[in-house]
Amino acid sequence: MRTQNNSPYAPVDQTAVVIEGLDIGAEVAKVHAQGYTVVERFLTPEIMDPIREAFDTEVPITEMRFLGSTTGNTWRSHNLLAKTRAIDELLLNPRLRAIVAGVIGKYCQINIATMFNTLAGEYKQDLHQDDGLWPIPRPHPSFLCNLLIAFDDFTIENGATHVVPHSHTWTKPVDQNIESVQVEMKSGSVLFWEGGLWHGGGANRTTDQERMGLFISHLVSYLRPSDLQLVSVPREVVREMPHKLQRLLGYYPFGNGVDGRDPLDTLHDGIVVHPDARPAEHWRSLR
Ligand SMILES: O=C(O)CCC(=O)C(=O)O
Ligand SMILES: [Fe+2]
Repeated sequence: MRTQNNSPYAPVDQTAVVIEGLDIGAEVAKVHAQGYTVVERFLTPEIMDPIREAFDTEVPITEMRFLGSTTGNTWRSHNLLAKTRAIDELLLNPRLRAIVAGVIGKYCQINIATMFNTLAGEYKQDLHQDDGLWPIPRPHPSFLCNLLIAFDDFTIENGATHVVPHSHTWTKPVDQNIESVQVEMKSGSVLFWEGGLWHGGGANRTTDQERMGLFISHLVSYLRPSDLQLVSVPREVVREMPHKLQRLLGYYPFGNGVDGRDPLDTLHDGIVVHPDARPAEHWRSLR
């Protein structure tokens, strides 16, 4: 559902925009129309291999037991930007940025960046809407755009994600037994979806296969994110990041900002009280 106004926060019209051979407008149109799209061969092994290496070696993980899974057979590592620099460049990928901007606008932030690994024997996740965290009545304009990059091949057997096409526009909860489509995709492909789409991870019915993916959720800049990058990524680390990535962590001017200043300025000079601020007696003496 599009925001029907000329607000700078509105989704960007990506009609006829092509980046590196990918028709961005067509992919965005699919997300708006059916709630999701799959882009095949989105990432090359050269980009993915170092990220996989980081997931296997340097990134600490936890067993997550929620959203219907209590088995401990799902490994996750949330809050990736506080743990590794391995995905920084990917977050700025022009095709990725353009699709997200087409769905929820260009002023957005990382809501969640997590590695998912669904191990053999994991149950099917409950169908759910990722934007259900925010108590905003439906229908509402799109404010969340998520993507899941397949590191392993996603197959019916190892639990490829279930989606319920078009359900992002529905206002009532779905029956958990509703017919769904399992999105099979090869390693390097990516599934983008609108936050209101009913979906869930599938059962991993294999005895020995992992299903690893990288999940990146984007939220409009004016709502509070689920993972708090502003708190979790140390300021000295953020200071060294490219400007666009700093914004993606949530360093946006908004409302009063930091004593009227852009939070990015405070990141660089450390001043959180406006430099011109003086006690009342100073201003009285000038009147
Ligand atoms: O495992 C998947 O394919 C999807 C997981 C998911 O939707 C979630 O954890 O919110
Ligand atoms: Fe989900």
